Amino acid sequence: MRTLGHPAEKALLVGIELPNQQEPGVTESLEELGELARSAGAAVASHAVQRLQTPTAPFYIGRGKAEELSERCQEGGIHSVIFDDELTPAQSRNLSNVFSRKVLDRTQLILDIFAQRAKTREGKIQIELAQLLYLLPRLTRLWSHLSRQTGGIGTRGPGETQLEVDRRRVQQRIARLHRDLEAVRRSRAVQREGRHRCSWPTLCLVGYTNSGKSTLFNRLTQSEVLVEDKLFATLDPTIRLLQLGGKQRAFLADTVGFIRKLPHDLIDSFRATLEEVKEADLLIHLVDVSDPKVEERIADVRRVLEELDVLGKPSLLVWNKIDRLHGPALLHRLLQRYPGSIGISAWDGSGIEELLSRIGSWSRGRALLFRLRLPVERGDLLARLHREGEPVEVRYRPDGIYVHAWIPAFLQASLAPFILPERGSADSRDASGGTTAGEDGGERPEWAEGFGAAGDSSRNR
Ligand SMILES: Nc1nc2c(ncn2[C@@H]2O[C@H](COP(=O)(O)OP(=O)(O)OP(=O)(O)O)[C@@H](O)[C@H]2O)c(=O)[nH]1
Ligand SMILES: [Mg+2]
Repeated sequence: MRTLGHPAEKALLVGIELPNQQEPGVTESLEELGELARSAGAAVASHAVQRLQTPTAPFYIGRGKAEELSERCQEGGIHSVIFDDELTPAQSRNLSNVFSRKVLDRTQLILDIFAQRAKTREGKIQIELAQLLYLLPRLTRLWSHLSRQTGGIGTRGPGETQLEVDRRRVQQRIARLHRDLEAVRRSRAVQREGRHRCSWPTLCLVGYTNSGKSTLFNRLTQSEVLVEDKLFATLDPTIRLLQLGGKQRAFLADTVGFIRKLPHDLIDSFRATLEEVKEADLLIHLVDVSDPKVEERIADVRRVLEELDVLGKPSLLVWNKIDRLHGPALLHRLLQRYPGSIGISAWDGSGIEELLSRIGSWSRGRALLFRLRLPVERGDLLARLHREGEPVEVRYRPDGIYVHAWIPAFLQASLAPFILPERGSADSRDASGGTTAGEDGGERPEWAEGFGAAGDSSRNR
């Protein structure tokens, strides 16, 4: 289901300005709507702003204003009118009647972009579901073409109007898509399980759309996922193994970008995809530092993270596109304001080494130093320790292999039977029996300062 997309299609953008309106103002919001329209393939012909006390129930901008703008469309050869908010079903209907041309709202536009971008089966199911959830309350008799499209499959039951038939069909389709998505979720869970078994931590890139997540992903993993100067270039998550130096590795996930007013149905429908964010061990929050509203962007992303219930996860704030800055002042200010954050350019590579080393020390920080005695015949465990942990000392004795090693969190449970009680006082150990990184001669992990919870502003400010 596509609504826009012909390059020559000219659009008028319409927003309202209310008294005491909170940031962002209508101008900025319309600018972003313009970006969305361009990303959907339309050409923005002009903007209109209506100042109101409250949005009017039947026509959103008021009937008089709608009629005036309709004339403007006539004169300017404008094909579609895009409103900066989600319109109610009644408003859409009324405005379509006044304008006699395509009337869209912000939600539909975002859905439209997603529909254009969806390539995989999973992406297509999720977007169709979001579109149908949007459509369902808006079904009227005008939508009877739906039944023609689906061509007499479930014929009308006794006493059912066409509208009821349409609704029933849409509901059936929604139920079907929910079932399909359940299958997708299960298979993603199995893949995740596989990753957990090989046990490297998973890092997930999150951030506002267009902040450069895929560019960074490609640079770090030598991949070639699609990068575009368009909103929502990425829809489906991609996951690759990342080398962190030494023996450290991590899975890195690139995923869909966020945006202010991300439609609810979309978040709901994309839960399967967004589970990669939920299951991640560390969120790398990428911010486009050349965006004049960096701090609002951070807040917008945090709102979505909150909705996904992942604000408590460890996160690393990364300022991207520093190559675009004129002088060091802004970055300097941001680094002070958000301690532990770092500046990079995914495009020219500056700061990447430091980013990798920060991720590496976070990953080591999850490891604990243990003394173990492995049975002599368990060379496989020793091999695994060499592969996934960091042995400090290994001694072969008749009664076993004695190992002193950093053991990552994921390996601790399987090695638990072989862990020796720590010498010295109980104070040198944490609750799980290991010595925390930073003690016992190990370096103090930087993560102790550099990583806050995703929403922990007290830490980041
Ligand atoms: N100058 C500069 N441009 C960058 C940098 N990183 C990314 N870009 C550009 O920013 C645009 C968006 O990059 P993407 O990597 O597609 O951004 P994204 O966050 O994956 O975007 P979505 O998938 O749409 O959410 C592209 O035009 C990139 O070339 C950077 O460090 N410096
Ligand atoms: Mg992307």
